[in-house]
Amino acid sequence: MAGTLAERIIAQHLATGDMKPGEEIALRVDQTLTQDATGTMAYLQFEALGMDRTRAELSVSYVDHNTLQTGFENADDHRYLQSVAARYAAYFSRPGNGICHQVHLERFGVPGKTLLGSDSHTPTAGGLGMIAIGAGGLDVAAAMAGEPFYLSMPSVIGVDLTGELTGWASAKDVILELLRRLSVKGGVGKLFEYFGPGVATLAVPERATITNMGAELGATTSIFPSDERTREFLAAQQREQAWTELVAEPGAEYDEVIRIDLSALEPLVARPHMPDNVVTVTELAGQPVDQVCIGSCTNSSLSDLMTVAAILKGSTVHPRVSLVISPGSRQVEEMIARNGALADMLAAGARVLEPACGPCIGMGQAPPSGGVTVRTFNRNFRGRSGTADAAIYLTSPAIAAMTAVAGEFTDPAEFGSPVSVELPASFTVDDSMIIAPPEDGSQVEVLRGPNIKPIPLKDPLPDSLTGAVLLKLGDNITTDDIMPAGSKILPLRSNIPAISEHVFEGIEPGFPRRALDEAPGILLGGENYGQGSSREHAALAPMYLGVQAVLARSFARIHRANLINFGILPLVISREDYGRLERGDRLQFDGLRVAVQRGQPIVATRLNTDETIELTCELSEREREIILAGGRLNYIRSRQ
Ligand code: MIC
Ligand code: SF4
Repeated sequence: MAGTLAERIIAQHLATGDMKPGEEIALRVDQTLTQDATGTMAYLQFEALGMDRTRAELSVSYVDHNTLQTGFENADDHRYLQSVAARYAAYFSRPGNGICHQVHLERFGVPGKTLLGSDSHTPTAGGLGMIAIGAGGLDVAAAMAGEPFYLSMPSVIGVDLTGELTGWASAKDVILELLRRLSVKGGVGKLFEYFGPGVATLAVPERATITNMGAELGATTSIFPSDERTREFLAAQQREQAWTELVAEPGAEYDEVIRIDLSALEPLVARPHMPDNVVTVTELAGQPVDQVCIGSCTNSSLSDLMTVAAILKGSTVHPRVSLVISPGSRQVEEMIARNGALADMLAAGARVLEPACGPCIGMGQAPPSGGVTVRTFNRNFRGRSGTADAAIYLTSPAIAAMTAVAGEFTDPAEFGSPVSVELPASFTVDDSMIIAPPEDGSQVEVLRGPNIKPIPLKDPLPDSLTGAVLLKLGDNITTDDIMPAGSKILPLRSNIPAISEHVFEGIEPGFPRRALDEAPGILLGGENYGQGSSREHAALAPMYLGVQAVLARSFARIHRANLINFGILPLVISREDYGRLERGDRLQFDGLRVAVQRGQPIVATRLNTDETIELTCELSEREREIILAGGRLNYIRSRQ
């Protein structure tokens, strides 16, 4: 059977397992990336593993999330990350150098390699023909220690692109169209591989917009071939030597094929509060907006910002609108500064921020109460902007820029002929804000601030357990619901006791106190529980509050792995039993360890009615041992 590109790369990196969809496989990891909001924890865990240096071919530690320094915490974390990178042979991308995914694409990504990153948008590098996967910090720490990465082999979905984008349609519309068709859980257990004649019409940064936001489908990852356009991009980055041609074998067989005619796409917008709530921009024409934010790892490339500048040139931002622009990297920022595009943006009234995640993760620029904010980002979950009752719309840079000028959604036809921006023949390359590690880092002192607290550990799984259902939640609960981010909470990422005080804050402000009082606790969720980010704090903090098990209709991939890594049982509940159980119900589990060990269904007794409930506990051999040990750190230590 002819192989897909993804299968070819996976086969070359396969450490163990059988490449059948749904089977557990282990992949050798060539490159790792961490960002500061997950990276402090990842490096603390890496230190706990007792290695002398990273074993990956390349490890890069980025600072891009927690860049507002309203107190000492973030600055201390940056200093810790810089020193720990030097100590253990990782590159350090300094604050101000840009968003990890954009910089990695520009400076480090290599077609055909594997990349594991402690951020859910790591698949951005799939735009360069890499198998790039997002994971919890502990999984990345383990990869730096030379361990393979375990995952369930995804089915490979072929996305056949034909035609060419026309009018104001852009790469963002390709992924919004997929979200419209498939929903935020449509990609769980799947890998999306793009092929067909339309591929060659897209430059690498456009491909990266698509693979980036494949995360919103719940996909394991997404990949484009490495072709002439890839060579062109790498050559413009002065990295042509990193290029190899990589395509699927002729006649490659996909588990399923989805067809998208690029010529038929029109500008799309995701309405609040989910990225799959997609309509055309013309359907929204006339609706006023208060804020427009352009940037994030989805849409902050040079061509994105050149398009924005061309639309803004000679106009003034509408009086109702605050327009905020954050370039994806210092390279992009410097190039728009030198070529005049930045001046056009400033003249139009844009508020330009440093190259970082910024408003995307609620690090400043929260919109006004009840405000409407239009963003080129990838997530519009309720509250993510930092304003609980704001409405977030997601769209392309061109549509965002027009909206900023018009003060409302408009029919793009009113903005005349579309802007077309070519990839430059060469990017400005200056890696001086990326610090290479010393040859021998063994004498480097690792600098820790007072906010960096030890990682709490869990006891091994008990054999009997009686716990209360603390919350009954619906479908598509995000990690932002479980462990909110934003400028006030993010600085606590290195301090689990402190950050735990914010668990489920947007759903029930008093939750942490109640969870501690009623511990051990159980959470009940619907479909796709834990979608969104890779933040392991969404497992670690509930664990700290005494949560022992999550019962859900289904789980998002990264969150499920994080629950297991921190010793929380992910149990699948039937629709009927989900319907029956209520908040406050007390559940009793007996013979838990034996049932987990043998891979048997887990039976719980609902104490208030004496009914029994059967739960599925689908764990691999390795996952069972981790759960029994009370988490992966205990498991690794027990084997040392
Ligand atoms: C996000 O976009 O939600 C984040 C912030 O980048 C997260 C990582 C984190 O929570 O630190 C992600 O996507 O994994
Ligand atoms: Fe940063 Fe937003 Fe991208 Fe997450 S989605 S990495 S917060 S820019």
